[in-house]
Amino acid sequence: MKLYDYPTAPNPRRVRFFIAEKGQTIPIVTVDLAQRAQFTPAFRILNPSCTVPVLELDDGTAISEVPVICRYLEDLHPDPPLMGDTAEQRAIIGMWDRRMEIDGYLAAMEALRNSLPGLSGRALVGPHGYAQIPELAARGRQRLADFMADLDTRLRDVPYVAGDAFSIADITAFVTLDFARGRLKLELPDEAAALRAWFAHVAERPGTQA
Ligand SMILES: N[C@@H](CCC(=O)N[C@@H](CS)C(=O)NCC(=O)O)C(=O)O
Repeated sequence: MKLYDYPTAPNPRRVRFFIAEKGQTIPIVTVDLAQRAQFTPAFRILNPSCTVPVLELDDGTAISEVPVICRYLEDLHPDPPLMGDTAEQRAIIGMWDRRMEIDGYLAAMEALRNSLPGLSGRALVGPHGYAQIPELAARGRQRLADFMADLDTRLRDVPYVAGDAFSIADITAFVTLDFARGRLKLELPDEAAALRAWFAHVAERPGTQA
């Protein structure tokens, strides 16, 4: 098995964090996004969406899309469970992870990809070029501010995003917020005490360094 990765890209980081939490090691192949290696014919065969991460199995089967890669790895290595170990827990964690991705991660991408000069003409990932829309960058920043406020409210009641246990939803939220701080200069608000405490707590996990 191999993981196609790019060190500074947030989606592969979600998978590396997940793998580390499982105590697993998977060999890495770097796809140099800065050199547009995701658009080469060889990589397009692996993933026609031209994105990383991709998990390639020993028989050549290629799996892309972060939640699906994680689902596969969870099935192979159920302990510790990061996606729930009962039907109800799987549903609850899946719901929260999807909220983190839609309301947080995709908002961050909307803000970044519609503003970064280096992504001009590439406002959405993939083989088709799309123009940037500056209004979407502003909207993405607003959505992220709302996301932080909503997540702070949630974390006043529970220690982790999906409830009592650390899960994939914490990974998605943490990587999103760390990316927002680093690349969009959007800090966690001072008044979001529960969110700040949760962030500091999750930051202590070794998986954040993977
Ligand atoms: N829906 C995909 C999104 C993957 C994605 O957007 N990956 C980014 C890196 S974070 C990428 O490959 N970007 C290539 C590009 O910008 O052309 C997933 O869940 O894996």
